[in-house]
Amino acid sequence: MKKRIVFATGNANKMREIREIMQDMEVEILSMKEAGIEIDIVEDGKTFEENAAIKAKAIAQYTDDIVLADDSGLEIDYLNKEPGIYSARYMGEDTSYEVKCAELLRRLDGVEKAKRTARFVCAVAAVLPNKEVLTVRGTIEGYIGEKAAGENGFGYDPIFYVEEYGCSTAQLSREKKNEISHRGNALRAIKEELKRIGF
Ligand code: ITT
Repeated sequence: MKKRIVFATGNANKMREIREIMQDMEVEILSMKEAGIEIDIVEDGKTFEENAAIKAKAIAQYTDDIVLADDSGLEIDYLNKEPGIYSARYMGEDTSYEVKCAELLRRLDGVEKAKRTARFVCAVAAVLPNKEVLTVRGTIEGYIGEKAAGENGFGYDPIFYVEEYGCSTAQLSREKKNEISHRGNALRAIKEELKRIGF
C-alpha cells in the first residue's frame, strides 16, 4: 500500500502548491477533508511554528498517518512585520485579497523602495508516527511593489516582488514560484527530515 500523508489545511491554493512541490515523493497526499477529517482549529499560537504545530497535532488525533501542516504569511518590515501570523485574518477572513492588497499598498504609499522590504514565511510542522513533532521554516525575501500585478499564485502574491526576477510572485510560473518560495523551501526541508527517519 502506498504511504500516506495527511495535510492539515483547508486552503485549496496551498494544497495545490503542496502537491506540486511533493510530487517526487512516493506518497499519497490527502487534504484533511479528503481524509474525512473536518474540524475547526483555533490558531492561537504566537508564532508561525506554534500555529503549524497546533494544526498538525489537532488533525493527528484522528489519524495514524503522518500529518503535516503549513502556517504561513507575509511580513512587511515597514509595518512592524504586519500582517504576519494574522495574514489570513487581516481585515477579516472574508475580505477579498484584492481589497487586502490595496490596503497594504495604501499604507506604504510614498514609502521609498529600500524601506518596502518584506518576506513570505512558511512554517511546516510534522507529527511523526511516534507522535514526535518537528517544525521547519522556509522564507523568501522580497519587497512590496508599487502596484498589484500578475494572475498566478494566490493571496498576497500580486504585491510581493522578487528582486532577482523584477516581478511579483503572481507573475512567476508555478514551477518557478515553487522553486524559490517559502513553501518550497520549507517542504523540501521537511522532505529531508522524513527521509532521515526512513519514511
Ligand atoms: P489553513 O490554516 O487551513 O492552512 P489559511 O489560509 O488559514 O489555511 P494561514 O493561516 O497559514 O492559512 O494563512 C496564510 C495566509 O498567508 C494565506 O491565507 C495568504 O493570505 C498568505 N500567504 C501564505 N502563503 C502565501 C503565498 O504563497 N502567496 C501569497 N500569499 C500567501
